[in-house]
Amino acid sequence: MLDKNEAPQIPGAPGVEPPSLEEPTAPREPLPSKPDQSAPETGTATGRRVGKPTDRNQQGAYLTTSTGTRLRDTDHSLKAGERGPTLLQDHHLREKITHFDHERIPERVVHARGAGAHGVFEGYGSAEGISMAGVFAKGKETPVFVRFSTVLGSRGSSDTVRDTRGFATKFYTDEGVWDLVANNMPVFFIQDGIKFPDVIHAAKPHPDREIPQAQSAHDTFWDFVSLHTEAQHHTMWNMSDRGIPRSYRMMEGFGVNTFRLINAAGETTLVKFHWKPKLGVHSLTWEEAQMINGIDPDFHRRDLYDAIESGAFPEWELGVQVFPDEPDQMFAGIDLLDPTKIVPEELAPVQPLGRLVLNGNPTNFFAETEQVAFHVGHVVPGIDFTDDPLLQTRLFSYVDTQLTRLGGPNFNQIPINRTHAPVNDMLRDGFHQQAVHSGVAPYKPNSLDGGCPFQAGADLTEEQTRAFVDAAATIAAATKVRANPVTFDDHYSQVRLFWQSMTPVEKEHIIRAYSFELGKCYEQAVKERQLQCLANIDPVLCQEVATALGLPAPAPTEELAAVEPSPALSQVGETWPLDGRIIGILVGDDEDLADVAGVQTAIRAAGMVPFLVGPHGGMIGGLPVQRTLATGRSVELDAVLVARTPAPAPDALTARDEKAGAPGVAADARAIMMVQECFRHSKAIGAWGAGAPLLDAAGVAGSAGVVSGDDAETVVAGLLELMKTHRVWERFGTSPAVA
Ligand code: HDE
Repeated sequence: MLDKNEAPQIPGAPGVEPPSLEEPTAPREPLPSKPDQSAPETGTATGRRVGKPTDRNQQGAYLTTSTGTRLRDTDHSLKAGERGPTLLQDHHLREKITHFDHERIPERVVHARGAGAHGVFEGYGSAEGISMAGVFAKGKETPVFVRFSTVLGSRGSSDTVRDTRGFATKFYTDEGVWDLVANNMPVFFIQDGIKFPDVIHAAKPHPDREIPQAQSAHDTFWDFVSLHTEAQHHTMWNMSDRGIPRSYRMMEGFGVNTFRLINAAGETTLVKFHWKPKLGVHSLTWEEAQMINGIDPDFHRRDLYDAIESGAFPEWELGVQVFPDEPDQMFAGIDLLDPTKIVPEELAPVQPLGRLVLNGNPTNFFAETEQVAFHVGHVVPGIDFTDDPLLQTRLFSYVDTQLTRLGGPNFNQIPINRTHAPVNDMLRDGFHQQAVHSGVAPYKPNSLDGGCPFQAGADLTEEQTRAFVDAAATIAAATKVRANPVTFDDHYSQVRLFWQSMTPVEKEHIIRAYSFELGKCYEQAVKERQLQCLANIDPVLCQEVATALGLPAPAPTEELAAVEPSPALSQVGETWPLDGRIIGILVGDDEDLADVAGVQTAIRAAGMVPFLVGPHGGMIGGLPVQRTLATGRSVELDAVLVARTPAPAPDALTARDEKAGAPGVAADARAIMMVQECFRHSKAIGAWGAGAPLLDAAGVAGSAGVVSGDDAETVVAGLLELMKTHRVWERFGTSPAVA
């Protein structure tokens, strides 16, 4: 894995070494992986660790068939004469084309679009009292693979759509694989897993036209959530800034369902899992998100890979909210089995259990990110389930779905899914079997294989008995029934709690999101029905959205609950580290950029990535250009520094680049636009010396969050200070209605 000191100055070069201009002809072995790339550890199909990860790469300098026969020619099929028909006997042609024809596998039915990374989890030892799982032991390091995802879009859809994000972690513990399959929102649309196909069918594109892709701004989604009001809480999280994260690195993760932990003495507690990002929780603005969808649909993927490649390793703390395992499974009046409810952190603080660092990019997207198979039922001793009816269905679904997606029951033998613990499972045969099982008795009891495998029993040593424990949870005598407990009936009070916990600017963003999404619906009844739901959440929210839709605001049909706001739900108000943030530096076609080189060094030293944005590609003033005024756009940047005011470049013509605007302006219009967009999106802006005139041209000089002066060092320091709050919040105006 990457050593931070080896990190490249600007991430993103595709190859491990720069290519030659001519096609290379001297035979050589395959190149090694890039320093930032990692891969699943090499092990047998049944878990034993062997060799180095590179051992599974392709070998030898020469092209071969899949069975290792060397080939002379892969450019011409075997034909009956130069102009004749292709011969059926061409074994190489048939192998090459047939394999290609079958390269695709079904995408995930949900969470199809994702990005993964390797890392390590280190336990703090603080969980000892509540869980016997070895992964939490003090100083214990466990390799992990994490896959982040959107829910609704297809594999090739854009990253920055408004949606929930998946945050699934595979821990390769010594005691077996533990999968924590989480989301970036702590609640879910439904209380019972039987309704999962309903909510997904409603949210996916319409079945007739297959539009819109990867978004909820359409009639079927709002039809469902307005009829099925338990979805309102999750829906508001999606409409909040949480639905458009700035980066996977800046998201919380939540296990959503309540789990049961067991300690070495057999005592149980109920917990909710939380991931807390070191960089804080931050979001895009809606306009940024929409622009990025076109300009860089891979924005979140790129951000994750680039951060790891540049040594800004993403980090989270894993924590739990802990509740006594009482027979009613309630805490502070909140039903812990209802996945549409949170327990505010003010009532049950998150207790840290360990730290996750992502420090390796995958070597091969398909083999790792696409083939990884998570399952909520992959648990280890010390972690068990509750009877949450959503969780119970999930326990069935995750294995079932892999049978189609990965083509059979042996998906746990795929390298990225292989456990690091020894396996002796009596599971045999099936498609894609990799293990060569010896013995004749894959059954129990047997004597022909010496009785092996044995169950971990009380007569064995402590080491040997570390086996999974089904917690002896009591289930009250009950009648078989298709029904919910009454505690599941409250659909509005926590939505109101969320709304009331937001700052005015966050409330404005929520109003904007509902107005946009419902404004995209065609059916009047759907809009009116959802307005009724909003009336039952908050009259101001309802009124503001109704105004945007041109509809009357209905009166509530339910009593508005008196709720205690939870400040922990807001994203605004603190300062955060800036690792991996991107700062654009605007320059003209200058000979001397010594001051800019110094600024770049300072930005890199602060753990961030400086992008030089110039009027043309190649080198300017001895420095490589990362973006030109034609290829770059403000939304790729977290902040902009203006070092020079670029004169209109030769391609500043609307015929070449519509962004160039009308001629006759002293500065290149695209540079002005870049500053204005950064301003509109409330980003920090700085300028020094010859850059200052651009601030005047953009009309932003002297405004909040705009620093200028003669000395680059002071300007950069001021800019970094502003960036710590993520945005210049005061620049967003808020209406009196929500103030
Ligand atoms: Fe999932 N979910 N889910 N889900 N889920 C899948 O499994 C399902 C739910 C989550 O990166 C599928 O391998 C049901 C909650 C993530 O590979 C599938 C229900 C939470 C991922 C499935 C839920 C999640 C999935 C599709 C309701 C947050 C991506 C492909 C009972 C705690 C994992 C696959 C990855 C994926 C079923 C609800 C998180 C079909 C039936 C709640 C992060 O099995």
